[in-house]
Amino acid sequence: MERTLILVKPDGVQRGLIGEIVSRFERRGLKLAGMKFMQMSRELAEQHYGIHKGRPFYDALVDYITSGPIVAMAWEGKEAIAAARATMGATNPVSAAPGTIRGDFGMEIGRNLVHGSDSVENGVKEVSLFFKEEELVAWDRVTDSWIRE
Ligand code: IDP
Ligand code: MG
Repeated sequence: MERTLILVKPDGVQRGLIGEIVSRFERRGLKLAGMKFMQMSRELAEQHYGIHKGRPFYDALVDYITSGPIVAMAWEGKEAIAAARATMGATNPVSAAPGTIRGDFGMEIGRNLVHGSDSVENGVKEVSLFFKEEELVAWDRVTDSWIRE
């Protein structure tokens, strides 16, 4: 069972798209394990995006992600990483497929609305950066047998 960290980035919050974005993961069948509305500190942003340090867009990326509140979520399930990435669409919204979050709502790589972990290991790391284990909820979903074989 995989876990992915999904963020509704500040542009998604400011544009009133929290519900729209959450609903896409929810309707797809991913299972919510944790959720918080918060503003990222520069320190947290630098940890979260540490892998991009030194790239030309890094400073702008840290400014963007700390520029307003975000919604941080942990979603789980078999193949949660790949399913969430497909639901998000390509990093650059202009080449993201219609029907994806970025393809339906975005126009700029630096305003691409949503973050999702890119590997199982990063899912574990990123979820633990935003959530203490006791903030994650294990629950039975009554529809699971209609979503999962
Ligand atoms: P991802 O969010 O699809 O995983 P990454 O390559 O991990 O994409 O990049 C992290 C974030 O950095 C992107 O979501 C985007 O906001 C920003 N970013 C990536 N490449 C560029 C770029 O070339 N210019 C501006 N921002 C970028
Ligand atoms: Mg990434």
